[in-house]
Amino acid sequence: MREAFRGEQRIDPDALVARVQAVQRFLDAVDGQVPDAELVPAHTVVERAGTRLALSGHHTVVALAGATGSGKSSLFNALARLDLSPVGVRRPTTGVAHACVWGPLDGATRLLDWLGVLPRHRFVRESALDGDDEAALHGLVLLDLPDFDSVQRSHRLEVDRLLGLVDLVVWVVDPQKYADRVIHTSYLREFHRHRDVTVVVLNQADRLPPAELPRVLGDLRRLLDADGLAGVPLLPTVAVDPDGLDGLRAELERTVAERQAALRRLAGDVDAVVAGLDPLVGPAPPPTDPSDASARELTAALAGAAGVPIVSEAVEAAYRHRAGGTTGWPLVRGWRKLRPDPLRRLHLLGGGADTSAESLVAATSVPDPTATQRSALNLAIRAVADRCAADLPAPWPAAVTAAARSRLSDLPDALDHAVAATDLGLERRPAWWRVVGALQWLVTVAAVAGLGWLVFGYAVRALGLPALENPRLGEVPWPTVLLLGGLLAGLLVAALTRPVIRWAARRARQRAERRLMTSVGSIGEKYVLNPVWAVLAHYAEAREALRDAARR
Ligand SMILES: Nc1nc2c(ncn2[C@@H]2O[C@H](COP(=O)(O)OP(=O)(O)OP(=O)(O)O)[C@@H](O)[C@H]2O)c(=O)[nH]1
Ligand SMILES: [Mg+2]
Repeated sequence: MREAFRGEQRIDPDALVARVQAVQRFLDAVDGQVPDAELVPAHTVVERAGTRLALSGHHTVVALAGATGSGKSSLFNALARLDLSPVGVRRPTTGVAHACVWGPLDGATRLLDWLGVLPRHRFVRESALDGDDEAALHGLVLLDLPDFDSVQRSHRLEVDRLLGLVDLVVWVVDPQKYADRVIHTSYLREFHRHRDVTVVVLNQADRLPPAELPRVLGDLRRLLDADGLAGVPLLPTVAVDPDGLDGLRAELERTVAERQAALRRLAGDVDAVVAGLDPLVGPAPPPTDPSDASARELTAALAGAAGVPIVSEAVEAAYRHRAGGTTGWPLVRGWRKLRPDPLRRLHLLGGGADTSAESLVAATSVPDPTATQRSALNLAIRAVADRCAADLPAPWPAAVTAAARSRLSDLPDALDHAVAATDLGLERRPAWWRVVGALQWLVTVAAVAGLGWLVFGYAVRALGLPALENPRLGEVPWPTVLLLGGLLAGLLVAALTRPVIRWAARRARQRAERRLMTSVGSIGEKYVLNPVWAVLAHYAEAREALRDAARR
């Protein structure tokens, strides 16, 4: 029965170390994300495994555990063939753990220190008189524990502490109490992940009529199966008869020779920890995609909060304003200059501000977001968190939501600076403005020259001087041609340019809007998506690590 789960499960120490390291990786990944209280068993196992593996691998620590009076101390003494641990009629007798080491004590000292067995309760089973009788048990460290169902609380604490540390447990039950609920529910059942380091002995078998023994053993076997301990060795023993523990002795010899119990115990511990942590991970995290629907929604909400529509509108107006200033009729350009530039009103120049550290105080005068914009932004942030955490088990959704909101208070300034730093494409005046502007000057100069010529002609006539002979273009004198032609050409150029400016202003607005969206999108990525993705990365790492830790 024992071979069924023991023979094929030799544990490679390196593989075990890798599993323990995977648990540590899990702990690192979830640090700060999962409440510490849920991680205590995992921390304990990592610490315990590290210590046990660093201590003697040549020794196998076996504990005799059971209810008071079941005969633990009697078995301990019988196995050691010495009276080391007091056996009593008054219960409970054993209050602290006693240890017996087969082989030299030296090598086991640090192990016993770690186990917390007091030096005066340590014994050595190494006698020249034995010859080779005890050689098969060399390396055994046998512990006689207090009773686990004790009326003394300190006994129970001592038992619980040591049951967490030993390599193999021999549960000692007796014919009267083998079916007691506390033995099964509080202890044996708890060890179902440690079946391969569990042995059960029915002691005081001599107190049963021989014909009864198989029935009691069968009954106990059924109880053990129900405890999840199917297949564990179950042996009858008689502590008061030197031949009554041959089966147990043989079992211990096999365990000591294998030198696997410590590894199996720790592997069982890792199994238990992995099972306990399993609910903390679930499906794979969603892909981190900055262009998915919720991220686009976020960018749109950020754009609203950052005043992108206001700024883009100002870009269109500023384009018209500036183009008009360069290409308009020169004589009325001055009027335009009196009106403020729509972008400058927002404290924006249009070419993108320097965002080096010193200039970070600089900010726009874009109005603060409205309550509606703020709540749209909150909703969008929540939507991002919900999408990322939808399928994740607790506590990850809360962690993701907290991460998404973690830099909320930095957002207004960041958005403001991003808008200020965006090149809105209005810094350079297009060449065609200058060409049209020069043309306007030219026709204006012509008109002014014509006017001047006419005025001069009138003045000459008024002073009675001989009249000037004006050259003519057909019937019309040149000064008139220049004046009227210049004025008409100026108006015509202005009329023809206006629709072009409108069209170009709309394009400038679209271009600026695209650039602004890119800017606020990168702010969303930095302040909302990146923190969320960091949590998802922790989750993915934890999931991966737990899978590695589960790999037997
Ligand atoms: N007949 C018989 N008596 C036994 C056997 N094993 C133990 N006893 C007796 O049972 C009584 C209790 O034995 P202990 O060895 O002190 O029991 P224990 O489990 O160490 O008890 P605590 O230290 O109180 O937890 C003693 O009187 C033993 O002589 C056995 O196999 N057969
Ligand atoms: Mg005892």
